Amino acid sequence: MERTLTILKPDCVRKNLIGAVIDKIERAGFRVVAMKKTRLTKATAGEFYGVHRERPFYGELVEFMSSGPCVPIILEKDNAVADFRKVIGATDPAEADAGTIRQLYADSKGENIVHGSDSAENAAIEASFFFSSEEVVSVN
Ligand code: DAT
Ligand code: MG
Repeated sequence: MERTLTILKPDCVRKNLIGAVIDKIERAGFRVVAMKKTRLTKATAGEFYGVHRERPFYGELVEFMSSGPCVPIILEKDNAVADFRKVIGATDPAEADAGTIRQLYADSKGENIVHGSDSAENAAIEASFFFSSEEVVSVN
């Protein structure tokens, strides 16, 4: 079993799509092991996306991610990291495969409904950003 970290981003919450997106995730075989609703500050959003600090879209990304509540979730599945990237689709929804979460629900590259970890190592770092060990309850 592998874990990945997703965030249902502020656009997902604003569009009232929390349930629809979690439904797609569960139907794809993922189990929820931790979940909460929270709101990032500019400082915490900036820290979470620190690897993108030098990119031209960083300011916009931090503004967006702190613009409203979001729903971080730890997911578990065999091959969770790679399989979840397939379920969400390409960063730019215009390039995302048909039926992926971003293709179905996202408006733009900047506001693209969900985050997905890019490696198991980063998934563990990102999970600890949002959840304490007592909040992480394995399926079995
Ligand atoms: P992903 O979320 O698919 O892993 P990423 O790690 O390259 O993509 O970038 C993180 C987020 O930053 C992405 O979900 C949305 C935003 N972003 C990336 N490239 C962007 C761009 N060219 N313009 C605006 N926002 C961008
Ligand atoms: Mg990424």
